[in-house]
Amino acid sequence: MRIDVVTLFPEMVEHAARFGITGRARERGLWRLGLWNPRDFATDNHRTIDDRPYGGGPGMVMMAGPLGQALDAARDAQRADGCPAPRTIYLSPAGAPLTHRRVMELARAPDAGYVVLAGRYEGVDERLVATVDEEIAIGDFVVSGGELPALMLIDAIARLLPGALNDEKSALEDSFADGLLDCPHYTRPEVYEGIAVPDVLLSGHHEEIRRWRLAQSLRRTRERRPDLLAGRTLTKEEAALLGLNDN
Ligand code: 4HQ
Repeated sequence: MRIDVVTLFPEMVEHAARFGITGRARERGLWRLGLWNPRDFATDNHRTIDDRPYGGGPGMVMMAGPLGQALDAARDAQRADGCPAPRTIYLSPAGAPLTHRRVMELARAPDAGYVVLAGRYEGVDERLVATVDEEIAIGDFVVSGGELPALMLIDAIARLLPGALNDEKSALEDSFADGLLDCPHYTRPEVYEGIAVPDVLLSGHHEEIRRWRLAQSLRRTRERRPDLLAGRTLTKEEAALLGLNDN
């Protein structure tokens, strides 16, 4: 997979992409990162990339010209690097809320290419937004630039690329992977601040442990995120664990 990010702060993205599972996946060659600064495509002496909004109002808007040039350069680089059909993604609060399901879809094609536009200021000239393939929001809150949202998207995708996790099974256990929140986890010591690890986890009964974890996931999801359960059909076992009868 190749991911190119168009950003005014390429060092921020480059730096963050070196750490943890994402960084290791990159070292393993599972994905490549390209960075493009729209300022390098500005045409005036001041290298201007923003301007005042038509119609007035506070803040500045990123100009379509330099951004469009940077996006074109990123897509050309992708094609030259064996990604014939790059998909352009714009991070913005107005996008479709990102879900783990969508992350899994984006990660499913390890040979895919993504060009990610991270904006600053009040946003990007709408005529450029109109050219992107997909607009994604990482949450119903506002951050000061698209770099952290872009990094979150990239991180979520990169850790799912085959070979990124040392134990491939661990992605299956993620919160949301099966539409439920993750179960609680414990490690040593057996008692911490007077609180013991649940007995069942020390029992060695794998089937009981599996059922306990599933029950915990189900109860947590019902308690904290009932919206997730509403969009999911329960198996007979799951319904029983939640104390629901099957009619
Ligand atoms: N921004 N999900 C404004 C976000 C955001 C979000 C990114 C702030 C774009 C121009 N991006 N810039 N929430 O708040 O993706």
